Amino acid sequence: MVLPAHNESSFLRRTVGELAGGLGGAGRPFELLVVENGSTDDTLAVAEALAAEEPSVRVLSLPEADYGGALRTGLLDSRGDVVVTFDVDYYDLAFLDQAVALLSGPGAPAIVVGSKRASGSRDERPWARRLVTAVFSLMLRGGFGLGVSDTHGMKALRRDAVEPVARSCRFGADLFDTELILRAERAGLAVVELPVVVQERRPSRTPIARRAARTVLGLARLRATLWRERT
Ligand SMILES: Nc1nc2c(ncn2[C@@H]2O[C@H](COP(=O)(O)OP(=O)(O)O)[C@@H](O)[C@H]2O)c(=O)[nH]1
Ligand SMILES: [Mg+2]
Repeated sequence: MVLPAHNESSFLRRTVGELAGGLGGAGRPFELLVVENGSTDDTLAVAEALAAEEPSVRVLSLPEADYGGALRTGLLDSRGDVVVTFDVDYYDLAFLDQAVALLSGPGAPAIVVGSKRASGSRDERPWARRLVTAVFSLMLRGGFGLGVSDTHGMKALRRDAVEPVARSCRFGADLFDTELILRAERAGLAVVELPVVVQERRPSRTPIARRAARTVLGLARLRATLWRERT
């Protein structure tokens, strides 16, 4: 499992405890890879203390704050056949169980996305965040032909199938996982989605206007890059 962490000193211990407890109880071998970068609090010290206490926890630390960079590094550095990515404040062991079951069966897809917009999902975030997600998803469907209804948030994937795609991704920050899903679909990999219940354990730390602006600019850059590659 990959857990990107940035300024999470107050949440990390509880999340890692819950995840390690849940996964340990299920009796499957697992590794919990915390990928910290650019924190200005003692997240790294907390992560290292957790790794010292708990053999299943491993820590990577990079100098610059970059959510997508952390996800990509963690994914490429993971050792398991199946890699699950969770946020420190947004995770769900029921999703993990369902996704791992899907990825282990015959004819398994390459990626399972926990979609906030799938039918059967329940998104309990404030309306403004849900609106941004809805617009983002429409732009991805219309402008990129995205097959699934969401790209952010919880995911599970088969590492051998997805690794080459992850290596080819160029964008960091909050574009990496969108780029990953788009490139995976383009490469002909099967990407499926599961409905989720979205209950974040704290309000978003990014102001909504800044996020919306960054998202639109980012999508324009991503669109241009993917177009250039096509010709
Ligand atoms: N490594 C790393 N993780 C990050 C960074 N920014 C956010 N995260 C992690 O990404 C997850 C989601 O971040 P959060 O601030 O809750 O984002 P939001 O819910 O989208 O506003 C959490 O696990 C954060 O610790 C970053 O720059 N680097
Ligand atoms: Mg959050």
